[in-house]
Amino acid sequence: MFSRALVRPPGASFAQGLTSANLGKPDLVLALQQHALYCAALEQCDLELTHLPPEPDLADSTFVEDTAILTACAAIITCPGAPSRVPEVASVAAALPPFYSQIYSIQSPGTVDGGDICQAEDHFFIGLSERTNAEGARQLAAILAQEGFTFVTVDIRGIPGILHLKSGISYVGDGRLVLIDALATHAAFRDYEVVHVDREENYAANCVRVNDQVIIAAGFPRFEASIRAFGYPVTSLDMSEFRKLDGALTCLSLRF
Ligand code: CIR
Repeated sequence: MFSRALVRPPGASFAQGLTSANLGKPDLVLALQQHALYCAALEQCDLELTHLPPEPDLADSTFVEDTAILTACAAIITCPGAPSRVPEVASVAAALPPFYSQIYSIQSPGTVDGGDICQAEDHFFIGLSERTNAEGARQLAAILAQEGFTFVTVDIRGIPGILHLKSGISYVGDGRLVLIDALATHAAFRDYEVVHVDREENYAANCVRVNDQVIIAAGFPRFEASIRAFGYPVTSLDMSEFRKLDGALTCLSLRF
């Protein structure tokens, strides 16, 4: 169960964010509207939100998920793999002490993006990617072990079309993992029930279970039908402007 989330709206330079998607420039006004609806959806899942002020000069700073990993007992401040995103960390780190007495940090040359880290109960999948390097994964694994969690690394370098591990996987609870085809046969996931994502709907693989609900991206009817078939109440949100910057649902909040 989550009770809180930390969010930050897109700032003035949002349209200059990093991207590999070929979907055009995002529209800031529309992104702000979509962000407001995202916040409202989290509140409908009974989360109390902490709103960080926008960072006008940090284009990717609305993607707060990449700056920290929040567990029930400890927070881990990351060291993002894209140099332009490193300054995002300070304000997130400053917001956490009221909620956490145990706060760790990943130290350079280790790099970790929160988008590469997927928690499934007491177990973590740590993606090795262009953003999360082996040294970052090693530091994170040591912290997680100290806190009593288990973990496995999953190398996603070479899997086309996914920036982060969680671009292709979500844990929706109840032993169920949403997985894109390229990850579905990986040994790390063999003990889970797989919720399949059709290749044309890969973007939908990033969804977020919040308490008893699942929030999904709008526009992926087959995936929506699969999730509904499990009986979860579903909220779907238009993510068009965040998708243009390789962003998806989980990226926009830190839930704890
Ligand atoms: C980036 O390239 O870092 C941002 N434009 C998108 C980050 C998305 N974050 C995430 O998937 N956790």
